[in-house]
Amino acid sequence: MLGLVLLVGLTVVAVTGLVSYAAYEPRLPGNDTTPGKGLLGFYLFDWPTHPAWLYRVTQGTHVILGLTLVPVLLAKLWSVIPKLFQWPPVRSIAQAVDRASLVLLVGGAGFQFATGILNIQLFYVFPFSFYPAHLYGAWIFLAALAVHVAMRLPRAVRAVRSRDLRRELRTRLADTRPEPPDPDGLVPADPAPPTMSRRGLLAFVGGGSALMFGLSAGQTLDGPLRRTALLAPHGREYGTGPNDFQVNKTAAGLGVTAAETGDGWRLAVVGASPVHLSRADLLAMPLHTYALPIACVEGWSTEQVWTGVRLADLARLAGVPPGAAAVTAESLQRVGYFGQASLSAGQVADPRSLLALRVNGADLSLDHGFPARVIVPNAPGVHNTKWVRELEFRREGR
Ligand SMILES: Nc1nc2c(c(=O)[nH]1)N[C@H]1C(S)=C(S)[C@@H](COP(=O)(O)O)O[C@H]1N2
Ligand SMILES: [Mo]
Repeated sequence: MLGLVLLVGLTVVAVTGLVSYAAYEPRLPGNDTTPGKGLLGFYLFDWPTHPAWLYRVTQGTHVILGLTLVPVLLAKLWSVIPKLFQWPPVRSIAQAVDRASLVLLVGGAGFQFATGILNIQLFYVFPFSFYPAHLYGAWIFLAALAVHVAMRLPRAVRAVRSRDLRRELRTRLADTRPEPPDPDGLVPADPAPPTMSRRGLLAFVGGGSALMFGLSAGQTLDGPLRRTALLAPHGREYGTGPNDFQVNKTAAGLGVTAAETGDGWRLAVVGASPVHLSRADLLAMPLHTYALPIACVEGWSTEQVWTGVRLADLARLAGVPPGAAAVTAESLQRVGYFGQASLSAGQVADPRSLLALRVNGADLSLDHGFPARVIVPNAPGVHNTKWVRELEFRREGR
């Protein structure tokens, strides 16, 4: 049962994770932090802007489902613990290959869960970069999982068929009997009396999963439920008034000052005919308002109402035809890794893609990217560059 739940659940976590990699558009200049990916990028596709909520759903699912599966994974590992101490460790070549694949399976699962959870808790204790490590770890784990499923699926089906789930759920501890001896020796030869019924185990694991889900889903669902997300990283900053929604990184934390975002700020719009625009110049252009989510790779998301200038209008102004213009947005920020992000021509062309100046009817706060920030429908949060100082448009050449 635990194995089947993991088989279905981890498949969804893996697919949504690989989707997230595609959403990062690593084929665009400056976006790729995995230049060694080689064939692993075989499935990359142009990430769409419709529907605007898609990344919110896929990434929310990736993170929340991953957290929900933690108790199931731990219980599954617990259920096979005797195998870890099996002696002699290797009996045949086939069995040695099998055990080696288990090192990658168990190690891979442990690595993916540990790095994922440390990352969403913003606790970067590992001495390597999360993004490539989590991607390569995923493929190692998936390869080991494929081998494991191929070798064990018939036995898993036989095991599930061997007993009736409903009857098992009605069986009390007093009537619980050990498994019959199996050819792999997972069942003890002379078992002690049971201390837990099978339904007790399922209830314990299911309860743990329900708790994980209940304490984290609020950060994706947002609204009043956000306060129930007690497992979401603590100490997160919020703004005030119309800017009262989650701040990923504060201006102060990244060394962006009120002085450089003040009256002297100019936006450099680079293209065939570069221009420099003040905030007043931008506010004098046609402004458009859309409700669009910010959906962070860490699983939290929130929808707000943004007002600003269309990226397509700015491309036109720079002399690059919008349908063919990709853009790289550069931030004022000088520290950290998110100083720039590239967007595809398809993203620039969407009329809802904005250089936002206002949110919920008020000026952007400094922490939310004042004087101007990018907002693109369905883009991962990290591509919505804050404190933009330059938009470099170029004809998309791929
Ligand atoms: N310049 C800059 N822009 C940035 C970031 C950043 O660290 N620096 N963080 C990004 C990430 S990861 C997210 S999820 C969103 C969050 O936007 P918010 O802080 O306004 O909620 O901003 C994005 N834009
Ligand atoms: Mo993010």
